[in-house]
Amino acid sequence: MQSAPPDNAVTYKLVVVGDGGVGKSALTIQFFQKMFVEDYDPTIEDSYIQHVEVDRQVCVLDVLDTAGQEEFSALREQYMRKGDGFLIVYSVIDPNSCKNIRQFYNQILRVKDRKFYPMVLVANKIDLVHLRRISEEEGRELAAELKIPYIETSAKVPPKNVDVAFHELVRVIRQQMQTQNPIKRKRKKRRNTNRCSLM
Ligand SMILES: Nc1nc2c(ncn2[C@@H]2O[C@H](COP(=O)(O)OP(=O)(O)OP(=O)(O)O)[C@@H](O)[C@H]2O)c(=O)[nH]1
Ligand SMILES: [Mg+2]
Repeated sequence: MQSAPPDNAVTYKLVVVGDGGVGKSALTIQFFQKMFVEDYDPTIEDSYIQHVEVDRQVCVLDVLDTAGQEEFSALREQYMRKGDGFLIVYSVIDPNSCKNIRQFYNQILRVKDRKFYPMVLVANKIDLVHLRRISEEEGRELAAELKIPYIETSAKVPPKNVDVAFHELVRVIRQQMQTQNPIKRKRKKRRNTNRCSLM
């Protein structure tokens, strides 16, 4: 059992999105339970919560593992509204899942009404070397175009970069929070100045 997190630990709501069968549940379960789920059991919605240390700072990760199957796509906007950051996952053996990355990316920005939002592009199933259809170069190009980090993973034992992907998303969220706060403070100051000049 885990010990309780410190009172000041920040909670981050992470959402794992991507097409059906790309390995969202396998990655999430590998991250939380350190095991690989071999069977494919399509998800409707599952959530996991645990505290972790990222860059020597403890935080609570509240992770939502979503449904990739098209029949559940109506649920997407609702969970996108709740997320502080998103892992957008495709499978390197499934070109269609890669093509659909932009759809997830654009929908997140639309729902959040923002030009940027914390996201990490995850290329999963890299252990399946002989079945691979999307190269690392193609993945990196897509991530560069979307201006988000790119991470190659395998949820299968031995796992590759699974923790790295979740930790990187926490880093991106923290960076964004840091850059946002000074802007808010600056705005407040400016408003006060205006009020003074009106008096
Ligand atoms: N070889 C290999 N198989 C994987 C990997 N990740 C997932 N799988 C397998 O791919 C299948 C689908 O994985 P899931 O994690 O259930 O896929 P999902 O994205 O959660 O699918 P939905 O819940 O329908 O959206 C399962 O049989 C997994 O064992 C991986 O990194 N390598
Ligand atoms: Mg699943």
